Amino acid sequence: MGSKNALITGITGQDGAYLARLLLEKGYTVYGVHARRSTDTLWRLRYLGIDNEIRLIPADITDLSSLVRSMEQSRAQEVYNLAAQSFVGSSWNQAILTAQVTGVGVVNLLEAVRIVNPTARFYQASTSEMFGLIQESMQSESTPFYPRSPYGVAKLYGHWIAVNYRESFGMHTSSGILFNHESPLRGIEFVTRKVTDAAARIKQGKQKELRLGNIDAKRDWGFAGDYVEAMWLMLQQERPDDYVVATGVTTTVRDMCRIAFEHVGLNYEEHVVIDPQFYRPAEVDVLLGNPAKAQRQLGWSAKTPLQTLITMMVDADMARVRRE
Ligand code: NAP
Ligand code: G4F
Repeated sequence: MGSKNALITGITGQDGAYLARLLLEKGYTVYGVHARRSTDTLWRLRYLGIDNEIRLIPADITDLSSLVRSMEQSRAQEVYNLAAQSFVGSSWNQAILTAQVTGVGVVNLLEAVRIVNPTARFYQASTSEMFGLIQESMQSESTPFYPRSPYGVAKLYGHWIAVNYRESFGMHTSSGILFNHESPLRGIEFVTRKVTDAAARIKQGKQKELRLGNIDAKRDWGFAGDYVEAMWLMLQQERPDDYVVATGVTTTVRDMCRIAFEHVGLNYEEHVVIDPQFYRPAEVDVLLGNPAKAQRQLGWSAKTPLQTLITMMVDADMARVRRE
């Protein structure tokens, strides 16, 4: 195990940071595709105390030649494609960018793998957003897709091109159809972190209200730290395949708010203001995943209940806000 090399795109994101830590713990040499930005993007790797252990390669998922060099330099046997414009809300304002990064980016990386080392195992970060307007009350690997956002449409391309390279070229490509997963490292634009950060700020007198959109939407939320284990397990299987990764429990945004605010002794109803600017042009009303296949074939199941997850996030935000 000790001699494996892994390449992670999206290493500066929530999942990239947790996956990098997991692979380091398993003895991998971890390389990360690092897209140039004018702001600091390494804060998550620092938060986990692993920033000095990662070998960063300057590259971009939209730039094939930089991905070829990343494959050559890393000599990776396992490639995890987590890079994306991942915020659904922004995808209507930046539909073409989302298509290029979240959709075409996948085939760029698959091509780089095919050119440099076609035997490398490949993980694609697929998403429950592909189910969108759900066609079955509980979504599994066989549920038909019906994406509802430019993000969901781009991810659907990424999903099918990964399947296609498996079937066309015999490549070891697996997709994890992951339902929402959160953590203290979640971006502030996503609803859980927006809520836990606001609960902390309101509690400490630094914010008065929290403006939200559709709080009747339901999501199947798990902990990112649990979900990266499923990614790794997929690439340890003899045969590549696709897996739903979820908790099997769905909860409204409203109830998630209640949990967060109650944890600091507040009533969310006194602070949440509904603001139509956060409504989406087309909403995914409810998601609920069936993780039976991942449980059966990977031996994976979600370990962290929503209450534990949200209180962990509120505690982290309370500490952050106190330090400010
Ligand atoms: P995230 O925190 O938004 O991270 C996205 C990563 O992609 C960041 O490292 C970002 O780099 C990188 N990236 C963006 N544009 C890039 C480009 N042009 N070239 C190279 N890298 C680029 O997302 P996450 O929550 O960790 O999710 C990881 C993956 O899983 C994503 O593909 C997401 O769509 C998918 N997914 C997430 C969930 C979830 O609930 N979290 C569920 C299903 C699927 P910068 O830091 O430099 O911007
Ligand atoms: O936290 P969200 O922005 O996550 P969303 O749209 O479900 O997408 C996340 O999960 C997907 C997996 O299903 C990933 F593929 C994707 O990359 C991302 O990680 O919104 C969750 C729900 C939505 O229904 C949204 O309309 O919360 C609702 N919501 C209500 N008020 C809000 C807000 N969402 C955000 N971000 N901000 C609000 O003020």
